[in-house]
Amino acid sequence: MKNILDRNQNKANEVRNLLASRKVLMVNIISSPGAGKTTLLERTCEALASKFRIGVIEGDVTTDRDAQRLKKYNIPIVVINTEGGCHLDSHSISKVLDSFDLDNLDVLFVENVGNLICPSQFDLGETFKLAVVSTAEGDDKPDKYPMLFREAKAVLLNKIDLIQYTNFNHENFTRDLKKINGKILQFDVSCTRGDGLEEWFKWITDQISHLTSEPEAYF
Ligand SMILES: Nc1nc2c(ncn2[C@@H]2O[C@H](COP(=O)(O)OP(=O)(O)O)[C@@H](O)[C@H]2O)c(=O)[nH]1
Ligand SMILES: [Mg+2]
Repeated sequence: MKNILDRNQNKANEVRNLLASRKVLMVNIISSPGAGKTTLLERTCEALASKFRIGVIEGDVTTDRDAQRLKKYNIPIVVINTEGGCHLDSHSISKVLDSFDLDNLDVLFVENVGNLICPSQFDLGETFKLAVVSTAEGDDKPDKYPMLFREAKAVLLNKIDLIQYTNFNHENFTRDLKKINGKILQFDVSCTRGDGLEEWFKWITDQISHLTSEPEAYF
């Protein structure tokens, strides 16, 4: 396992250097299946595709269903089928980067395979990890899967519209999250109803703009 992770880390460093040299922000989106990663990408493309040059890597076990959902935004999308694998790794990312015109890209979103464990162990060379959790999953996820929340720069708590139908305790969720990572940012959103998305758009816009102006300081 150590050899695998070392090899992954070396390639991730190469990917990170390459993206920094081209001023491309890469966001590694991690969640359990169904938390709302693809829906978040749909909303983000609708809001920002006219402002930034967006690319997407869709990590999917077998299908291209998520990529099909994003086709209408006319952005470059590459699907990586892991054929049973539970996460993406830096080698698979490195192989597909040639498919993108990196000089004409501002941000590359990677939808990782739906899983809260393995994807957080593999650095892809991303600028930062973004965790997505939905209220329907329960408020215990930070405590049960601390590695993801330790590593992520921000967490999107999605499906806030459903909170009234669940026993999700917002206070406990935030308390556990901050205990694991005092610096993590939290956005409470509903990707279907729209709550909280303006704040997310503003923040991700700042991240992309900051990179374009000061790439060295950013990575
Ligand atoms: N009620 C509600 N449903 C949502 C929200 N976001 C996503 N969904 C639904 O949750 C399901 C899974 O979403 P999807 O984006 O495919 O999740 P992914 O597996 O993480 O990519 C879909 O049926 C979405 O329409 C939300 O904010 N509220
Ligand atoms: Mg998806």
